[in-house]
Amino acid sequence: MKQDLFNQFASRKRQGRKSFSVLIDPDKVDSKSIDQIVNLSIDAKVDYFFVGGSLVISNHLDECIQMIKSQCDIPVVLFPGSPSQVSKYADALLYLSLISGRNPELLIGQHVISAPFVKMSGLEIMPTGYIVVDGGAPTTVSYISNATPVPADKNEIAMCTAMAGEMLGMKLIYMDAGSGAKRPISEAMIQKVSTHIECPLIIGGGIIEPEKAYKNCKSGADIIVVGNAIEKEPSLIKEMSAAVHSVSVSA
Ligand code: 1GP
Repeated sequence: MKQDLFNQFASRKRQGRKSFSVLIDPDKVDSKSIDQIVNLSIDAKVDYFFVGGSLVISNHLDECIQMIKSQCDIPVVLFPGSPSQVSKYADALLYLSLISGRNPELLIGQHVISAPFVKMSGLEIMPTGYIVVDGGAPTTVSYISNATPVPADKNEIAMCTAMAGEMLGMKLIYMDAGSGAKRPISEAMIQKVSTHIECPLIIGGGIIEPEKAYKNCKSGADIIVVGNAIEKEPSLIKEMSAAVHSVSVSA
């Protein structure tokens, strides 16, 4: 199995280098906005594009990724909200198991159904323990997953969930307050989780200020994902990326 991008994530973590990822929801972009986001991302030295959404209504996932790929070398990682969101044009796929929930379909059921198709895609598969944290209001992911998120102040639950995920073999942990969350994940929770796992920790959901991205990295996040805020204000890409990259282990 390919591990190029995972090796890159892991080596960046070892070096204390933080990464910034722009989330693109194919439903919310057109060719003009993709152009704009890609150009701003190249200038801002964005590390990755995550592409996907809890609900992808349109069917231009392939087209969207091809458009990104034709303009830059920034790796594209699929962040699928459903098994149908697989595109051979991406570089890798976050193979998400919703370990914070108790919905067997999202823990293993959909994976069983989509396994042959996912394997055939030839994509790098990144086994990811996905932990949804209460973001202060129901989000698409909390509704669609039909699973209770981790309460925002229960740091120990998040910590034990991440530890269990890692010991079960997950290569990445993604903690998400959900797209457009009112309240992003607290630094205390990020710190608690990051000090108890060794694998790269991805944090997203409701991050709208560069200062918050910076604090998350200082608390132990390795990759920061921002979607909504950038859709509203693409120029934020520059500040967000600079804030994330300004954090290093020795800082
Ligand atoms: C959502 O983590 C991502 O799954 C990003 O969230 O759109 O709120 O930035 P936002």
